Amino acid sequence: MFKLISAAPSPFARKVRVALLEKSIPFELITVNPWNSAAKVQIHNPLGKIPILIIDDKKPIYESSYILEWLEAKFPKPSLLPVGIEETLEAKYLQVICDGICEAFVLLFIERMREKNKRSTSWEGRQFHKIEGGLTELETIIPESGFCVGASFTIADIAIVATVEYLSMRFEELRIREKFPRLASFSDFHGDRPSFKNTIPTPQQLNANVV
Ligand SMILES: N[C@@H](CCC(=O)N[C@@H](CS)C(=O)NCC(=O)O)C(=O)O
Repeated sequence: MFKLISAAPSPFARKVRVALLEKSIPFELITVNPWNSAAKVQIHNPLGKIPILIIDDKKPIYESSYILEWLEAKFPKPSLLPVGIEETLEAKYLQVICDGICEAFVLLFIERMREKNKRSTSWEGRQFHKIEGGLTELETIIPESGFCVGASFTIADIAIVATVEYLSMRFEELRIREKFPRLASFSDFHGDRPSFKNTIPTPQQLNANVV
């Protein structure tokens, strides 16, 4: 059986968990804190990040968007890509924005773990602008309900819901639901889907030694 090394708050790991559930692929969930060196994530991924999918006796695979590509290639049904090349490219584009937003937030979050006098406000500002810019782009593109590309549930829907719910949980001061009402409504529309309900993110305490 596959093993997925994951972290409870991670939107990247959540994308993979949702895809595995949607494709009814059994897996063992291994929840770690990747920021804690005791988690030894690097044994499986030289880049030291989760999610990591461990596939029996094969090399582990990592990087959430690559894992989703891999799953789609090996387990094409049900497809998590829309029909048509343009639609597929659009779904992947939306995933790129979502990943970029979440990566910028991780950088901001980690910077804020430093003592106040050691933080770089310009670095924090750069990350904040990326998050706001990405969300503003999504807010103009996506519908309030339904699927955001094509006529079926895709990686774009997964990435958007994972991003919105992650920021709602981790970044209260952003007030994402008020500032980006279409994103909030889109995310609520999908909230009852079992693959989302079973993977609701929860916070994880980070050790101050990270920075
Ligand atoms: N681009 C990566 C991002 C993964 C990522 O940033 N994971 C975080 C947890 S949310 C992590 O493992 N960080 C540990 C570290 O960077 O040391 C992906 O999509 O998989």
